[in-house]
Amino acid sequence: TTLEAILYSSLHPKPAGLVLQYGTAGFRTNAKQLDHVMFRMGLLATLRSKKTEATIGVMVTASHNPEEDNGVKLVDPMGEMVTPTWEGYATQLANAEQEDLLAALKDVIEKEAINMSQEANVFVGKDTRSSSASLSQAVLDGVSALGGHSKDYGLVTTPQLHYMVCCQNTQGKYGEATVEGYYKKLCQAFIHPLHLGVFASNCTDDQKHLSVDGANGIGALKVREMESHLKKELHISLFNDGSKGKLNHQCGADFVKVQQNAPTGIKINPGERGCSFDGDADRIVYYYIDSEGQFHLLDGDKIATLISTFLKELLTQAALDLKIAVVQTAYANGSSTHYLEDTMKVIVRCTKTGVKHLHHAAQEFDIGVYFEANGHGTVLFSKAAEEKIQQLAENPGADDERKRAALLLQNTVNVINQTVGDAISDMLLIEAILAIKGMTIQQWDAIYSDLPNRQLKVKVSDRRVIDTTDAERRAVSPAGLQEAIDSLVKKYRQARSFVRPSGTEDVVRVYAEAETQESADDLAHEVSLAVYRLAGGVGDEPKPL
Ligand code: G16
Repeated sequence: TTLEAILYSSLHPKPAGLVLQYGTAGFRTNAKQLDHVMFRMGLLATLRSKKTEATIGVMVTASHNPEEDNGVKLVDPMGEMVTPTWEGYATQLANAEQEDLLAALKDVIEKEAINMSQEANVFVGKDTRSSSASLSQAVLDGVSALGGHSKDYGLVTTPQLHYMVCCQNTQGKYGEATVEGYYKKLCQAFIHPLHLGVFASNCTDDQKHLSVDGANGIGALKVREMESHLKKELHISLFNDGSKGKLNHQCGADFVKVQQNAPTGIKINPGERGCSFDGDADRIVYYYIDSEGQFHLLDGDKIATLISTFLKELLTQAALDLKIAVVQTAYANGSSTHYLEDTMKVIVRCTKTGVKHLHHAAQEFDIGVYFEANGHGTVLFSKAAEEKIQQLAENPGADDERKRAALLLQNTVNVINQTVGDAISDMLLIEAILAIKGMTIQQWDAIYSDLPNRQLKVKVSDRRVIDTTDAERRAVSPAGLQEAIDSLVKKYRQARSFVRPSGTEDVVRVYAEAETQESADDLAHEVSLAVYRLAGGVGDEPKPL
């Protein structure tokens, strides 16, 4: 058959013996190893589309990884990450030797009882990496090999592609499936509160200024594209726009979060707000430098706190009885969890790293705010919650305060990209909240004080020797590692530490927090040493900071 002919052709062959794992957000490794994976993900997306009778998305990006890496993220019909069963199929297909590919494909078709005469539709997007052009072509080849239709969105952010998929599959109910439509929907929702007259009176032109570090990636291009839609209600100074610097190199959200330092290439006055996107613009962190030159990071935990405080106040004003929860991971700063639970009295859940896990947990509530500490997150509103908000906003009998709150909640629903964490959409929501509350970044920062913390990476020969439990907060293997961590943690006050294998880089991640920065640094170093010794460290032993 043609199918066999195509599959056995020399198009996008797999290097014999190469085995890749489906990681935290899909396959991710050096771009040179990914051609066959992309072709096969094109095949898989086509099958998934036939199965769901809906449009599926494939995004070519390695997000926060260095420029020479690449990767692929698969998007399910409502814009969410692909389900675990299909992650399994993705792994089977990606790793099948060339001569076994047809059998692997037939296996999926059989297991899922896929009707091969069903039409298929796949949306494809890519980031700005030099390897992304040919790799996204490989995806498109895969789609057409199985007779699927594809739409190539070209250069888009990951969350934009998720958005397009959701718009398409809701027949435009979520919005128009174009980049223009995306800017229009988000920017209108951003500007609307201003028309309602609810931006605080102290919101001056200075307050409307924001410095953005585009990580030399796709986010920078898209912020430029969006600017005219903002109608000068937000003045953006864009740095690291890709015109000279290298993608994610000493800049971007991951660099800023891990180094706890400002990105290179940004000019920012003391006290002013800045923010950094990552390489595919699905993460954002904020920061400022005080008059003493001290750097202050406002990460995903601070963002979740700001957003959930705002929403909770609106719910009270609207007298709407909706259950709100915040979903975090083990990386969440202990202070944030205490503040949310003890002071704000919201439900807090902890899941494993990876947006798919947080997203899932957040769906269980009327309003689920989920954020990883690294700045990846969004807000989910249940259908019932959206309906209640809309009814109130449209109720002519409701009093002014309730109505105003309902309208603001409605704008929040519209400005937030509910399909996945989105740096651009999160930025607009944060800017709107600060403007509405007349709040400075210092006041936001002062809501609670972070416990000093440190993140390190340790190279080991095979990071899979580390297995974790309890939402990655405890290691079950290798033997003795958790006991070692427990006894190290006991040496410090307010201390906590955990280790886990990264699902995007070939490293083990170490996290530690404690009462002082010195303690956090020492603890992180000692735990790194334990990992190095007990989990097969390679290269030089970790050195003290
Ligand atoms: C991806 C995931 C995130 C995760 C991050 C790091 O982010 O989408 O959920 O936090 O990787 O994962 P790990 O610690 O397993 O390497 P991105 O922005 O790189 O796609």
